[in-house]
Amino acid sequence: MKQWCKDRVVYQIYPRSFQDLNGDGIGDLPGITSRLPALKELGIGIIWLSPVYPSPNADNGYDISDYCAINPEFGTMADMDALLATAAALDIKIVLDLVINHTSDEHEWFQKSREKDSDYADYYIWRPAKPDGGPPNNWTSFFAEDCWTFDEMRGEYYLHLFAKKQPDLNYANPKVLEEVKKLMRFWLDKGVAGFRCDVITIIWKSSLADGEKRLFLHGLEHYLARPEMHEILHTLHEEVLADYDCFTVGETVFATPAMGRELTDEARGELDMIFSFEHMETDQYLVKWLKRRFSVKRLGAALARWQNALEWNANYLENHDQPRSVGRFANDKKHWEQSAKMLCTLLFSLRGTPFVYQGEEIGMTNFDFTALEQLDDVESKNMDALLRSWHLPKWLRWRMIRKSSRDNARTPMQWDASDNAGFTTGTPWLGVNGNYRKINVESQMNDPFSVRSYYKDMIQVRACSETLRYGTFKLLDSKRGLLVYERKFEGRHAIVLLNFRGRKRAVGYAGQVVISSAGREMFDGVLLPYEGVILNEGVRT
Ligand code: TEU
Ligand code: CA
Repeated sequence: MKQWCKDRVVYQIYPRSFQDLNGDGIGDLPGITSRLPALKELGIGIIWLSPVYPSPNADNGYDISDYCAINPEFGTMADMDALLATAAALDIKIVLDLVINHTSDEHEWFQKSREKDSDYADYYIWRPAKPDGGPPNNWTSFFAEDCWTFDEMRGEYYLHLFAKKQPDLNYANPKVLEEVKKLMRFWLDKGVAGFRCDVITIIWKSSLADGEKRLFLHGLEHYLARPEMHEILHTLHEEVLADYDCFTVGETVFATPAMGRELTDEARGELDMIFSFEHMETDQYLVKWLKRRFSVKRLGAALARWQNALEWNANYLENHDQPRSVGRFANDKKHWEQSAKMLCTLLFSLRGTPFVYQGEEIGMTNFDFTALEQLDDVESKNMDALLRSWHLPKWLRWRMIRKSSRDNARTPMQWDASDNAGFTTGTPWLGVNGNYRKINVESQMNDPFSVRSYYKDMIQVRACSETLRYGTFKLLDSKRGLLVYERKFEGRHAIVLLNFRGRKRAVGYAGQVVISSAGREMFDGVLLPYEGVILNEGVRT
């Protein structure tokens, strides 16, 4: 992996919710360009843009209808070129989202594929109905709906592991991979520095036989991390990526450490980094809709497993699919500020590349919506329909969806205390969180003790510390709301102490303070509520 991928900090932008400049209520590329200097000031070196391509927005851009163009809602190709040029001038690299498991049903390939004698007939996974007219197998979708839809024109069913409007591409047809190579080169030639590869572990379907009985996702065993998937990634690496100064990070749903090692093994040449999910499952039973109390013990175990399994990790606590971390893993009420800073201490003291999601750096919280009607996300809506079909009452459905909905992280970015948080002068496409007068970038920029200023400090601390960047990871404690680990590099070490509870906590360590989220310069062995501290050459007392 290139050195710059290890040393830089990544910032994820969800363009629809970042900054609207033309007043239509939808974030846009000129809006992003206008905010690049602020991201530079924060210390960001790489930006990952969630999809910016034309899309009917069944899944907000993750349903692409043209891979080599810009969604007119976001601007033009000239706006994209301007963004790339401004970023380059600031030495910020831009990484795009590569969504190649599926396209939109409005993509030209799919429309042509509906005719059996077209050149595109085998671009997607089409199968005839069963003799009784039913779908070809018993698989279920990621989005709580059927994963086969019958197309009248073609007279067959097509497979979609996500929404109906996201038909899966057929990688058994070599032409599909040729198309993918072409579109990757198109963007790399424009100067993008790599890709975040959407649901990349499930692109190859090795059989369409019925799936085993499981609680959810029937059929998973037929398409999760098949050998051909590894071959495809290797081909893309050798034939495309190797020619450019770029990197890839895979969104590897259901990855195990063993799978992760194969995917990121440099000798095999597939991906540079992967996103694992285990630490995101520390507050749920089996599926995200069944929330339970977050456990530091489970978090510690998940982190230790992944930190030690892979040579290098892609570390994150938030993205556009996950609820906000501050309320989820800590406290977004009385201890909001301390909690956000403590989680920042965690994120930047792990071994790997840190990924910050827009708004995380100011401690943005989950939405304050009160009813399903205020949501936009297809996943939440489908889930509600499914729960309704099980006759669950409305209050219970809302209770299950509220805490897990992806819209929690998709409310507009809170820039300042003016109307709509400075996100738009029009009507925002999704409601702004009512706490924007308290939580916003402008007020935090001017406050050296704000959450954002702490992120800035922490980014500098990491940049100056080889131990924090490259050191090994060893879990020392994860009991009763306390997380302690050691990072060691060339005979030097740092101890990270994190208090996940709202009470003071004696920890039995001493050392020189590198940084404390409570702003302390001396450490007396007692953590304050939700405090995070990094000690240089810390020792047990
Ligand atoms: O997410 C894949 C994925 O696994 C999620 O759908 C996950 O199951 C869910 O969000 C958990 O709440 C990727 C993208 O990140 C997501 O935004 C897309 O909707 C999805 O792929 C389809 O492209
Ligand atoms: Ca706009």
